[in-house]
Amino acid sequence: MVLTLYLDPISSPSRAVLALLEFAKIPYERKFISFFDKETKSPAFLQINPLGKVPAIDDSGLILREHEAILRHLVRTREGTKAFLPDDIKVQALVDQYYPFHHFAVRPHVIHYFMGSASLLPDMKIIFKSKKKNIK
Ligand SMILES: N[C@@H](CCC(=O)N[C@@H](CS)C(=O)NCC(=O)O)C(=O)O
Repeated sequence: MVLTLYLDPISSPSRAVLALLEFAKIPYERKFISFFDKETKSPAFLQINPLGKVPAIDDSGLILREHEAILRHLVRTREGTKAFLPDDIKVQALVDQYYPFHHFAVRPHVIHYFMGSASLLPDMKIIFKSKKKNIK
């Protein structure tokens, strides 16, 4: 049974799982669950993740949510993934250190950049405003 990834590409935790699956060439199928269309809260998807959030996976009946848990599960169970989380305890500590930093220091700002929100910290607003102009 091929692994199923429930994702919305707008979601950075979804993209983290997607990236590992793609880079490690792990066979999987995608099911798009639209965050904006509130499919994350549909009765069908709440059966998969009662918290109503993506990403989630179904790995032969093992339903897993929380992208860090999913990434670690994939590294433990799939060939060719060691490079993404080596056995070295020190490297693992650095990876563990990065996760909360990403969520609480990087992601809150990056997400507003992509969604065009004005609720950034003032210094970040200036940086992103100038970058946004360059993108066009
Ligand atoms: N702690 C979860 C966070 C998942 C999460 O917050 N997903 C958001 C998108 S980035 C979501 O699905 N939100 C849908 C909603 O709140 O309706 C993880 O790390 O996987």
